[in-house]
Amino acid sequence: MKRIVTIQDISCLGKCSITVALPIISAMGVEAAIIPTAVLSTHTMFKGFTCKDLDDQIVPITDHWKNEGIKFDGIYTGYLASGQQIATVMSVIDKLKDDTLVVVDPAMADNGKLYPAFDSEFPKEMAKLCGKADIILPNITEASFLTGSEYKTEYDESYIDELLKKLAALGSKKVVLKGVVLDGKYGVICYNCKTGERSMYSHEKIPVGYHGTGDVFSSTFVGALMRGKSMEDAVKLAADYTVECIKITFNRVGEDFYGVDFETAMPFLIDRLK
Ligand code: PXL
Repeated sequence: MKRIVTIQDISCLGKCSITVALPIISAMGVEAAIIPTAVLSTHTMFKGFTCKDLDDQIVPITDHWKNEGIKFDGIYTGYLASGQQIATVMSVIDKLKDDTLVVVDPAMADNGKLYPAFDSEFPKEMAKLCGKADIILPNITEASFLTGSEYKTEYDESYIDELLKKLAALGSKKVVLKGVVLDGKYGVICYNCKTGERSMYSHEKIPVGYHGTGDVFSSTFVGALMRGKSMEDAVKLAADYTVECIKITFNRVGEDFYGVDFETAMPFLIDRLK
Protein backbone atom coordinates (compact mmCIF):
# COMPACT_ATOMS: atom_id res chain seq x y z
CA MET A 1 0.00 0.00 0.00
CA LYS A 2 1.27 3.46 -0.82
CA ARG A 3 1.76 5.89 2.05
CA ILE A 4 1.47 9.66 1.91
CA VAL A 5 1.71 12.39 4.51
CA THR A 6 -0.59 15.35 4.28
CA ILE A 7 0.48 18.58 5.92
CA GLN A 8 -2.38 20.98 6.63
CA ASP A 9 -4.66 22.22 9.40
CA ILE A 10 -7.35 20.44 11.35
CA SER A 11 -10.53 22.48 11.14
CA CYS A 12 -12.47 20.64 13.84
CA LEU A 13 -15.75 21.41 12.06
CA GLY A 14 -16.14 22.57 8.51
CA LYS A 15 -15.41 19.72 6.07
CA CYS A 16 -12.07 20.90 4.75
CA SER A 17 -8.36 20.16 5.00
CA ILE A 18 -7.53 17.06 7.09
CA THR A 19 -11.14 16.05 7.86
CA VAL A 20 -11.63 15.75 4.09
CA ALA A 21 -8.18 14.43 3.12
CA LEU A 22 -8.11 11.53 5.59
CA PRO A 23 -11.43 9.87 4.70
CA ILE A 24 -10.99 10.36 0.95
CA ILE A 25 -7.39 9.16 0.72
CA SER A 26 -8.06 6.21 3.07
CA ALA A 27 -11.14 5.20 1.08
CA MET A 28 -8.98 5.16 -2.03
CA GLY A 29 -6.79 2.49 -0.47
CA VAL A 30 -3.84 4.72 0.34
CA GLU A 31 -2.37 5.18 3.83
CA ALA A 32 -2.58 8.80 4.97
CA ALA A 33 -0.34 10.05 7.76
CA ILE A 34 -0.84 13.63 8.91
CA ILE A 35 1.16 16.54 10.17
CA PRO A 36 -1.47 18.92 11.59
CA THR A 37 -0.19 22.47 11.24
CA ALA A 38 -2.85 24.16 13.36
CA VAL A 39 -6.10 23.31 15.12
CA LEU A 40 -9.01 25.61 14.34
CA SER A 41 -12.53 25.39 15.76
CA THR A 42 -13.90 25.78 12.22
CA HIS A 43 -12.58 26.88 8.86
CA THR A 44 -11.99 30.59 8.53
CA MET A 45 -15.26 31.34 6.76
CA PHE A 46 -16.99 31.19 10.15
CA LYS A 47 -16.82 34.29 12.33
CA GLY A 48 -14.94 33.96 15.65
CA PHE A 49 -12.93 30.83 14.83
CA THR A 50 -10.19 29.79 17.27
CA CYS A 51 -6.72 28.84 16.04
CA LYS A 52 -3.85 27.11 17.83
CA ASP A 53 -0.72 27.15 15.69
CA LEU A 54 1.18 23.84 15.96
CA ASP A 55 4.32 25.11 14.26
CA ASP A 56 6.56 23.95 17.11
CA GLN A 57 5.39 20.33 16.62
CA ILE A 58 6.11 20.03 12.91
CA VAL A 59 9.88 19.49 13.03
CA PRO A 60 9.83 17.15 16.10
CA ILE A 61 7.19 14.95 14.43
CA THR A 62 9.30 14.79 11.26
CA ASP A 63 12.52 14.05 13.16
CA HIS A 64 10.84 11.21 15.04
CA TRP A 65 9.72 9.65 11.74
CA LYS A 66 13.21 10.13 10.28
CA ASN A 67 14.71 8.29 13.28
CA GLU A 68 12.20 5.49 12.77
CA GLY A 69 13.17 5.22 9.09
CA ILE A 70 9.62 5.98 7.87
CA LYS A 71 9.37 6.75 4.15
CA PHE A 72 6.57 8.31 2.14
CA ASP A 73 5.49 7.87 -1.47
CA GLY A 74 3.87 11.28 -1.45
CA ILE A 75 3.79 14.56 0.45
CA TYR A 76 0.65 16.65 0.01
CA THR A 77 0.48 20.13 1.53
CA GLY A 78 -2.67 22.23 1.84
CA TYR A 79 -3.79 25.19 3.97
CA LEU A 80 -0.91 26.46 6.13
CA ALA A 81 -1.32 28.82 9.04
CA SER A 82 1.34 31.49 8.38
CA GLY A 83 4.26 32.56 6.20
CA GLN A 84 6.61 31.37 8.95
CA GLN A 85 4.95 27.96 8.86
CA ILE A 86 5.57 27.69 5.12
CA ALA A 87 9.32 27.93 5.83
CA THR A 88 8.97 25.12 8.39
CA VAL A 89 7.07 22.95 5.91
CA MET A 90 9.77 23.54 3.26
CA SER A 91 12.40 22.21 5.67
CA VAL A 92 10.19 19.17 6.38
CA ILE A 93 9.94 18.42 2.65
CA ASP A 94 13.75 18.55 2.41
CA LYS A 95 14.01 16.07 5.28
CA LEU A 96 11.33 13.62 4.11
CA LYS A 97 11.83 13.71 0.35
CA ASP A 98 13.29 10.47 -0.99
CA ASP A 99 11.81 9.45 -4.32
CA THR A 100 8.66 11.12 -3.01
CA LEU A 101 6.04 12.91 -5.09
CA VAL A 102 5.43 16.40 -3.71
CA VAL A 103 2.01 17.93 -4.39
CA VAL A 104 1.36 21.48 -3.20
CA ASP A 105 -2.16 22.87 -3.07
CA PRO A 106 -1.53 26.58 -2.43
CA ALA A 107 -4.85 26.80 -0.58
CA MET A 108 -5.01 30.49 0.26
CA ALA A 109 -7.55 32.31 -1.92
CA ASP A 110 -10.69 32.13 -4.03
CA ASN A 111 -12.98 34.44 -5.97
CA GLY A 112 -10.29 37.11 -6.27
CA LYS A 113 -9.59 37.31 -2.52
CA LEU A 114 -7.10 35.89 -0.02
CA TYR A 115 -8.64 33.88 2.83
CA PRO A 116 -9.22 36.04 5.94
CA ALA A 117 -6.16 34.83 7.91
CA PHE A 118 -3.60 35.89 5.28
CA ASP A 119 -1.85 39.16 4.46
CA SER A 120 -0.29 40.24 1.17
CA GLU A 121 3.11 38.72 2.13
CA PHE A 122 1.67 35.21 2.40
CA PRO A 123 1.51 34.46 -1.37
CA LYS A 124 5.23 35.27 -1.68
CA GLU A 125 6.06 32.53 0.83
CA MET A 126 3.60 30.13 -0.83
CA ALA A 127 5.30 30.81 -4.18
CA LYS A 128 8.56 29.53 -2.65
CA LEU A 129 6.84 26.33 -1.48
CA CYS A 130 5.46 25.83 -5.01
CA GLY A 131 9.08 25.78 -6.21
CA LYS A 132 9.62 22.60 -4.17
CA ALA A 133 6.66 20.77 -5.71
CA ASP A 134 6.42 18.22 -8.47
CA ILE A 135 2.83 19.33 -9.05
CA ILE A 136 0.98 22.45 -7.89
CA LEU A 137 -2.82 22.80 -7.84
CA PRO A 138 -3.81 26.48 -7.86
CA ASN A 139 -7.17 27.93 -8.83
CA ILE A 140 -7.19 31.11 -10.95
CA THR A 141 -7.22 33.40 -7.90
CA GLU A 142 -4.27 31.61 -6.32
CA ALA A 143 -2.45 31.62 -9.65
CA SER A 144 -2.86 35.39 -9.90
CA PHE A 145 -1.60 35.96 -6.33
CA LEU A 146 1.33 33.55 -6.78
CA THR A 147 2.51 35.24 -9.97
CA GLY A 148 1.61 38.85 -9.15
CA SER A 149 -0.81 38.88 -12.10
CA GLU A 150 -4.09 40.71 -12.37
CA TYR A 151 -7.08 38.58 -11.32
CA LYS A 152 -9.60 38.42 -14.14
CA THR A 153 -13.00 36.78 -14.42
CA GLU A 154 -13.23 37.46 -18.15
CA TYR A 155 -10.20 36.49 -20.18
CA ASP A 156 -8.96 34.72 -23.28
CA GLU A 157 -6.38 32.03 -23.93
CA SER A 158 -3.45 34.45 -23.80
CA TYR A 159 -4.20 35.27 -20.13
CA ILE A 160 -4.15 31.56 -19.26
CA ASP A 161 -0.94 31.01 -21.29
CA GLU A 162 0.73 33.83 -19.42
CA LEU A 163 -0.43 32.50 -16.03
CA LEU A 164 0.83 28.99 -16.86
CA LYS A 165 4.24 30.28 -17.94
CA LYS A 166 4.59 32.38 -14.79
CA LEU A 167 3.46 29.50 -12.58
CA ALA A 168 6.00 27.23 -14.29
CA ALA A 169 8.70 29.79 -13.50
CA LEU A 170 8.05 29.22 -9.78
CA GLY A 171 9.83 25.89 -10.25
CA SER A 172 7.38 22.96 -10.11
CA LYS A 173 7.43 20.26 -12.81
CA LYS A 174 3.72 20.36 -13.54
CA VAL A 175 0.78 22.67 -12.97
CA VAL A 176 -2.88 21.75 -12.58
CA LEU A 177 -4.86 24.99 -13.00
CA LYS A 178 -8.44 24.77 -11.69
CA GLY A 179 -11.57 26.75 -12.43
CA VAL A 180 -10.60 27.79 -15.97
CA VAL A 181 -13.28 29.09 -18.34
CA LEU A 182 -12.26 29.04 -22.03
CA ASP A 183 -14.54 29.15 -25.07
CA GLY A 184 -17.57 28.76 -22.81
CA LYS A 185 -16.17 25.56 -21.32
CA TYR A 186 -15.36 25.16 -17.63
CA GLY A 187 -12.55 22.91 -16.52
CA VAL A 188 -9.04 22.09 -15.34
CA ILE A 189 -5.79 22.46 -17.31
CA CYS A 190 -2.83 20.08 -16.96
CA TYR A 191 0.44 21.75 -17.93
CA ASN A 192 3.88 20.21 -18.30
CA CYS A 193 6.32 22.99 -17.37
CA LYS A 194 9.23 21.43 -19.25
CA THR A 195 7.60 20.62 -22.57
CA GLY A 196 4.85 23.27 -22.52
CA GLU A 197 2.33 20.52 -23.33
CA ARG A 198 -1.14 21.17 -22.00
CA SER A 199 -4.59 19.66 -22.04
CA MET A 200 -7.92 20.78 -20.63
CA TYR A 201 -10.50 18.55 -19.00
CA SER A 202 -13.93 20.18 -19.25
CA HIS A 203 -16.65 19.37 -16.78
CA GLU A 204 -20.07 20.54 -15.75
CA LYS A 205 -20.29 23.84 -13.86
CA ILE A 206 -22.83 23.85 -11.05
CA PRO A 207 -23.77 27.47 -10.35
CA VAL A 208 -22.80 27.45 -6.69
CA GLY A 209 -19.61 27.50 -4.59
CA TYR A 210 -18.94 25.55 -1.41
CA HIS A 211 -16.01 25.60 0.99
CA GLY A 212 -13.65 22.65 0.92
CA THR A 213 -14.19 21.66 -2.71
CA GLY A 214 -10.53 22.45 -3.43
CA ASP A 215 -9.56 20.01 -0.69
CA VAL A 216 -11.89 17.33 -2.07
CA PHE A 217 -10.27 17.80 -5.48
CA SER A 218 -6.67 17.73 -4.17
CA SER A 219 -7.21 14.72 -1.90
CA THR A 220 -8.81 12.73 -4.72
CA PHE A 221 -6.06 13.80 -7.11
CA VAL A 222 -3.32 12.66 -4.71
CA GLY A 223 -5.13 9.37 -4.00
CA ALA A 224 -5.55 8.70 -7.73
CA LEU A 225 -1.86 9.36 -8.46
CA MET A 226 -0.92 6.97 -5.66
CA ARG A 227 -3.23 4.38 -7.22
CA GLY A 228 -1.13 4.62 -10.38
CA LYS A 229 -3.25 6.95 -12.49
CA SER A 230 -1.64 9.46 -14.86
CA MET A 231 -1.90 13.15 -14.00
CA GLU A 232 -4.62 13.58 -16.66
CA ASP A 233 -6.67 10.65 -15.37
CA ALA A 234 -6.21 11.79 -11.77
CA VAL A 235 -7.55 15.23 -12.77
CA LYS A 236 -10.59 13.65 -14.45
CA LEU A 237 -11.43 11.57 -11.39
CA ALA A 238 -10.84 14.47 -8.99
CA ALA A 239 -13.00 16.83 -11.08
CA ASP A 240 -15.80 14.28 -11.59
CA TYR A 241 -15.95 13.37 -7.89
CA THR A 242 -15.91 17.04 -6.84
CA VAL A 243 -18.77 17.80 -9.25
CA GLU A 244 -20.69 14.80 -7.88
CA CYS A 245 -20.20 16.11 -4.32
CA ILE A 246 -21.40 19.58 -5.34
CA LYS A 247 -24.49 18.19 -7.10
CA ILE A 248 -25.52 16.14 -4.08
CA THR A 249 -24.98 19.10 -1.75
CA PHE A 250 -26.88 21.45 -4.07
CA ASN A 251 -29.93 19.21 -3.75
CA ARG A 252 -29.86 19.31 0.05
CA VAL A 253 -30.89 22.88 0.75
CA GLY A 254 -30.17 23.99 4.32
CA GLU A 255 -27.42 21.45 4.99
CA ASP A 256 -24.85 23.12 2.82
CA PHE A 257 -23.51 26.04 4.81
CA TYR A 258 -20.03 24.77 5.55
CA GLY A 259 -18.89 22.14 3.09
CA VAL A 260 -19.86 19.49 0.57
CA ASP A 261 -21.55 16.18 1.21
CA PHE A 262 -18.54 14.16 0.10
CA GLU A 263 -19.57 11.22 2.29
CA THR A 264 -22.77 10.49 0.33
CA ALA A 265 -20.80 10.71 -2.92
CA MET A 266 -18.14 8.25 -1.72
CA PRO A 267 -19.57 5.19 -3.57
CA PHE A 268 -19.11 7.14 -6.84
CA LEU A 269 -15.41 7.50 -6.07
CA ILE A 270 -14.92 3.88 -5.06
CA ASP A 271 -16.75 2.64 -8.18
CA ARG A 272 -14.43 4.67 -10.37
CA LEU A 273 -11.39 2.99 -8.83
CA LYS A 274 -12.59 -0.53 -9.72
O1 PXL B 1 -10.48 24.60 2.23
C1 PXL B 1 -9.42 25.38 2.48
C2 PXL B 1 -9.32 25.75 3.92
C3 PXL B 1 -8.61 24.93 4.78
N1 PXL B 1 -8.44 25.24 6.08
C4 PXL B 1 -8.98 26.37 6.58
C5 PXL B 1 -9.72 27.23 5.77
C6 PXL B 1 -9.89 26.92 4.40
C7 PXL B 1 -10.66 27.80 3.54
O2 PXL B 1 -11.27 28.73 3.91
O3 PXL B 1 -10.23 28.34 6.29
C8 PXL B 1 -8.77 26.70 8.02
